[in-house]
Amino acid sequence: MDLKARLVAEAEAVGFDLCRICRPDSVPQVPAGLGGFLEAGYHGQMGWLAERVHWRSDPAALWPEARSVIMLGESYTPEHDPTDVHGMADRGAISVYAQNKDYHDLVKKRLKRLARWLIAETGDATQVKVFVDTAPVPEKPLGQAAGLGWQGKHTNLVSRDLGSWFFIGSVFTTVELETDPAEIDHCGSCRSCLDACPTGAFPAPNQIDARRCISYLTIEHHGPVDEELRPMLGNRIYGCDDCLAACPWNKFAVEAREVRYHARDELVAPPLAELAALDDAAFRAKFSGSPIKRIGRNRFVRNVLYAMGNSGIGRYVPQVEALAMDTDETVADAARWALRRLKDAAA
Ligand code: B12
Ligand code: SF4
Ligand code: SF4
Repeated sequence: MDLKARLVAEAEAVGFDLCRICRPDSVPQVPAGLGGFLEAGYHGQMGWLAERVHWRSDPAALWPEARSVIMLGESYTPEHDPTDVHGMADRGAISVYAQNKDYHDLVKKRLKRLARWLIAETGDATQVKVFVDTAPVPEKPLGQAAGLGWQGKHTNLVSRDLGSWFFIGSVFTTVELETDPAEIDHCGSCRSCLDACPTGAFPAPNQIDARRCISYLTIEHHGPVDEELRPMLGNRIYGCDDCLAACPWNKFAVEAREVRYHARDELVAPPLAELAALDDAAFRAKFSGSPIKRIGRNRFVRNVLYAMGNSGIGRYVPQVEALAMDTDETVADAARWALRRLKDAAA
C-alpha cells in the first residue's frame, strides 16, 4: 500500500470517519467571505475572529513550510432526536456535541496519534502541526477543498456519508501527499435548515449572523442577551442543533463510534430547577470534562433563567425570585426578566 492509502487506514484505526487531503493554498475564496462576515459585524463579541485575519484567511501564510493539509472528520451522530426536548418546558436543551466529553480533547488526542504515525513512517525530518477548532484555521473551507463535505446553507460542512453531525480536525505537514478532489454542493433547492432556525440567523443562504445564533448567544455572548431575542431561545440553554437536525443528509449518518460522545443520560433533558440551583462548585463538579464547563456557572444559570422565563411554569417563581438577588448582575437581570415573563404568562 502507498503512503496515502496507509494514512487513510491509520486515520480510521485511530477513530476518524473521514480523511482527505488538500493543499494549504486551496481556499482562495476565504478572504472575501471572512472579510464580508467581519465587516457586517456578524461575529458580535467574538473579537478573536477579527484577530490574525491574515492567518485565518490563508492557511498557506499560517505555516509557509506546510505542503499538505490532512483533513479529518469524526462523527458524533446522536442516538436520539435532539429536538424532542423542545416540547418539554421544564427541561433544558443542551446541544448534542456537549452532552458528554469535550470533543476538543478527544479529537486532539487522535490528531496527535496520527501525526506521530506519519513521522514514524516518513522520518524525523517530517514536521506536523495539529489543529481543532480554536486555532485561526478556516476548517470548513479546507474541509470542502479536501472533499470531506460541502458548506451547506447552514454554513457547516455536510457529508454524503455522515450528514451534518461531525467534528473537523486537521494535520498540517511538510510531507507532500496526493490530494483529493474538492466536494461540490449537494443542497440543491432544499432550504430546511434556513427554515428551521428559531431566530432567523441566516441573512442569506451560506451566511450566518452569529449575533442572532443561539449557539453564539448561549455560549459565546457575555452579559445580558438582547431582550427581543430571549423568547426565541425557548428552552435551549447551551448551543443549538436545529439547523443541523433539519438536514435530510443525516439519514445517511453513521452512529458515533466514540462512546464518550454518546449522551450522558442526565444531560439529554435535565430539569431546569436543578440546573438553576447550581453554585460555582456544583457547576464545576457536574460539568468536569464537558465543554459546558468553559462558560462558567453565571453564564449557564443566565441561560437557564431565560428558559425558565419562557416555560410558563408558575411554580418556578420562588426560585427565580431568590436568583434576582444573585451577586452576578447578569444572573440577577435574567431572573428579573424571567419573573416578569412568568407573571405575564399567569395573568
Ligand atoms: C466561530 C465559530 C462558530 C460561531 C459562528 C458560526 C459560523 N458558522 O461561522 C458560532 C458560535 C455561532 C458557532 C456555532 C456552531 N458551531 Co462553530 N465554529 C466556529 C469556528 C471557531 C470558526 C468558524 C468561522 O471561521 N466562521 C467565520 C465564517 C465567515 O466562516 P464560514 O462559515 O466558513 O464562512 C464562509 C461562508 O459564509 C462563505 N460565504 C460568505 N458569503 C457567501 C455567499 C455564498 C453564496 C457562499 C456559497 C458562501 C459564502 O465564505 C466564508 C468564508 O469561507 C469553527 C472552527 C474553525 N476554526 O473553523 C467552529 C465550527 C465551525 N463549529 C462547529 C460546530 C459543530 C458548531 C455548532 C453546530 C455547535 C452547536 N451545536 O451549537 C454551531 C452551528 C451553528 C451554525 N449554523 O454555524 C464545527 C462544524 C463542523 C462541521 N461539520 O462543519 C466547527 C468546524 C468546529 C470543529 N472543529 O468541528 N461556531
Ligand atoms: S444553531 Fe440554531 S440559532 Fe444558530 S443558526 Fe442553527 S438553527 Fe439558527
Ligand atoms: S438542510 Fe438542506 S439546505 Fe441545509 S445544509 Fe442540509 S441539504 Fe443543505
